[in-house]
Amino acid sequence: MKFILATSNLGKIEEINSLFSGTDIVFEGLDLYPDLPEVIEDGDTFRENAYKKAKTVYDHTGVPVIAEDSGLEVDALGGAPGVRSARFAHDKATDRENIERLIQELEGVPPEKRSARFVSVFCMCSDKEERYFEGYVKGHILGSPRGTSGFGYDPLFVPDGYDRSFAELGPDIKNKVSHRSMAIDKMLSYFGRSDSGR
Ligand code: ITT
Repeated sequence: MKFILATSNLGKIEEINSLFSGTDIVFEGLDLYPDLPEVIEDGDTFRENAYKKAKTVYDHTGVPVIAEDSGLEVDALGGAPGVRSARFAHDKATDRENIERLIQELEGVPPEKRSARFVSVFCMCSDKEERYFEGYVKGHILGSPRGTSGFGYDPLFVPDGYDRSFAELGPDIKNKVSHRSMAIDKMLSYFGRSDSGR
């Protein structure tokens, strides 16, 4: 089965490909479709943004599409950065700038109040349907970055049950417990496939 994977985030592409390895699902990248319109991610929810990304690409190509919107919800910040996670520091922010901003926002917040969760919402668009798959992972936010693996806020996020950040734990553990792997497990069960032995 072939889908366009409608994301330009290299960290996501790498994780999604590895989470689907061992299945018969094949992804084409957006690079094969250079003339697509830009999608403005201005929805109030992960679902709205995932839908916008998937539907725009599907309407222009007619090829089944999978898109994801994801982000980090920090309890002490009322759920921010949430849908603005990629643009927390400013519209063209790098991962490093977003991490710096989060560290500043949480300065002085004690360890027991630094709870957060990652959210992942996939939207699949085809001629038959639009369908959503969601996943979450709870944890807490460190005061300074640790580790080099992964992308985004991984160096600041320690998942519950561990004492190291996602960036220290590396892809094998992240892919077992992450928001993205939870959502993809649901997608694979929907397709009637067991996961790839993670
Ligand atoms: P696309 O829209 O092209 O998919 P994007 O980076 O803009 O790429 P999102 O709008 O979904 O993707 O933003 C998600 C942001 O949330 C991402 O840039 C990270 O900052 C953060 N994030 C999501 N999942 C993450 C993860 O597994 N580890 C670390 N940070 C993550």
